[in-house]
Amino acid sequence: MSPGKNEIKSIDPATLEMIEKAAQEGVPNAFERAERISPCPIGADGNCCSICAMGPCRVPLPRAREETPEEKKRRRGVCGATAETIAARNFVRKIAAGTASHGDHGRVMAKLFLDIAEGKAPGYQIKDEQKLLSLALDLGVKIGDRSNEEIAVDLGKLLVNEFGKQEGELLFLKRAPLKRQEIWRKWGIAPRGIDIEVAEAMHRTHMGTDQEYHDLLNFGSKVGLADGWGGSMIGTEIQDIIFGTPAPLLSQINLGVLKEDEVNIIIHGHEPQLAEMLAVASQEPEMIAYAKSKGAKGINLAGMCCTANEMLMRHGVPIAGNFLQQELAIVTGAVEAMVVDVQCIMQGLADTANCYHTKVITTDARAKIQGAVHMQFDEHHAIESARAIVRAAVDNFVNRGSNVRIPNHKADMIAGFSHETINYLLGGMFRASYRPLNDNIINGRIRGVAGVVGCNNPRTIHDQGNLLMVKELIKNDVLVLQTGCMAMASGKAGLMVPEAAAEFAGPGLASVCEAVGIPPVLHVGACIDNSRLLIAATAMVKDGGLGDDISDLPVAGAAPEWMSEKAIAIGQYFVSSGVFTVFGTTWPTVGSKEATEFLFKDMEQMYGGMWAFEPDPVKAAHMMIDHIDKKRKALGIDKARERVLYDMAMRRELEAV
Ligand code: NFS
Repeated sequence: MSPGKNEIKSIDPATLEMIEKAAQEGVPNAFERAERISPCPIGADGNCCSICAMGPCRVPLPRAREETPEEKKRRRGVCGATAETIAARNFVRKIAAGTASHGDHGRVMAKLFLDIAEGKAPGYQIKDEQKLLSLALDLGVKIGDRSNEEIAVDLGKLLVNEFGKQEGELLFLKRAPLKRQEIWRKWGIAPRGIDIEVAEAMHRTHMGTDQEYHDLLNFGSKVGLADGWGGSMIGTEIQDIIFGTPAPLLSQINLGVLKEDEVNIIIHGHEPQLAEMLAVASQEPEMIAYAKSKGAKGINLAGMCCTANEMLMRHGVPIAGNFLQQELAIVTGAVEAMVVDVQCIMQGLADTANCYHTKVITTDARAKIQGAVHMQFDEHHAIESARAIVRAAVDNFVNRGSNVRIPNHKADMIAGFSHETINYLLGGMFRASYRPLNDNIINGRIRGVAGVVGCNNPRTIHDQGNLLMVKELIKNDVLVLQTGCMAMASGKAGLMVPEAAAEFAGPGLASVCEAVGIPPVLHVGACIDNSRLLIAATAMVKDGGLGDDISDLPVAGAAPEWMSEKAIAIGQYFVSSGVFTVFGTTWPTVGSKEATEFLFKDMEQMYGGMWAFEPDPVKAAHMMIDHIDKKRKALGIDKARERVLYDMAMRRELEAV
């Protein structure tokens, strides 16, 4: 499954060029390490339990044959835990880690929002008043003739409270279709608060606590929902209010956005509060003059991973690359500073940077790296912190070596398709709605909608799974919405410009894209913004004609190149919200048939959504299309599509005559 020694490691030419440069210069990187380390097959299948010191206990399935009943009985850890319990426990811990990460991000945003409202974080402001007011209305915060700041204080307190809440239900659950809320209550998985579900997950999976795999995995849904409808949604909503709700804009992506004659600063990680200030500080006239005094023509800010998505969506800051390109950006020899906050930051960066002049600067007390420089970011003195970091980068320009090579590869991309934007684009400024989308789904021009999200993983060919899957989907008239590193993969491949519709999309989807002027693949944001997909799906239900629950919609989700625990949390909340979701790369419960059956089959009976695993991206795309067709049939709109297809065939026949 993993690309072999002589196999191509990426389909992206910029990445291949830098892998080669790294090899020539003897520079360590993830591609090279992945070749040396084979994944532990027992751990990969979820068959290793390391939660107590009686083990780690390994309970692998026999390879290439069915296990006997006797073997099955004996396949247990020292405490007697079955392979099902072990696989379920490991899976739930991944969900908890993912939920904790998104939750911690959301919490930081909620507290910053409160600080801004109380005047304690100068430099930040409330940028989207309309979103502030509509969220306040949604959550029952009094508006009247109160100032934005007064409203924001109440709203901020309410949202901060969601993290530590001990009882009741998360406030945002009420945004879901009513039927969905009832399903959650029926299975006891409506989260009470965000932190409490993560803490209970750690307790339940401790040695000797919950040892019923159904029960564990059902609880996993509660934790996942605390992410999607809790931490992630709070993060997205607040970021929109304080940094602005994204709207479409043109930018560029890939290592070619780095500039040979400027100071290059890469912002990498997930939480945008520092990057927002770096964008300001790096463009101040005094700072540019300072850069010029050091021999540079200016200061070039570029992004990596989800901080990049945040800055792209709101400011058009170009993206240098996705997850697997982080070390390779340094290999160009042209990066003065790699400024990181939290999550998806490889420790290997420090080692790679040692081979060049690049400074890796950590900025968050929660995420330090041995060998990196730490410059603590202080939100209460944000612009001063940002200036100090930019100055450190500028000072480093004179240390650049002679081994600079920036790949000549970059692509145009349009980003900024927030839920609000899609609403306006489709329905117009004055009667924003999802009606035209629903109508085009009902008449069959658009077959359905797919969310293709998640990471890169060196165990697969970089960006290839995404590209094959997305192209197959749009060719079959499925509109694709993307976040995270997969959005970047499509951007690099030129799928996020309107012209891509004519070239790659099926005739129905292409006709809608051309009429509205949108690409067939929409960039919706960072991974935390997968919450926008939940809101979009709910808006489709509420607009009518496509059933009364998310599970009725002709939609599907996928993460063809996932690697992070956050991806598992996201998948679990999609499935528990009623969405069929297929993952590629590897599947962490295959060592237990029962646990896997629960996730792949039982969940559909319970929640209307289920997981699937398919490493072949084209086959996975067809699983999504089949699911979409199944839902179209159940809605009674499959006939409309047949007519559209018939019309096209007729047209082609006519053209051939
Ligand atoms: Ni998502 Fe974004 Fe990328 Fe994966 Fe990491 S950056 S939060 S986890 S690797 S998509």
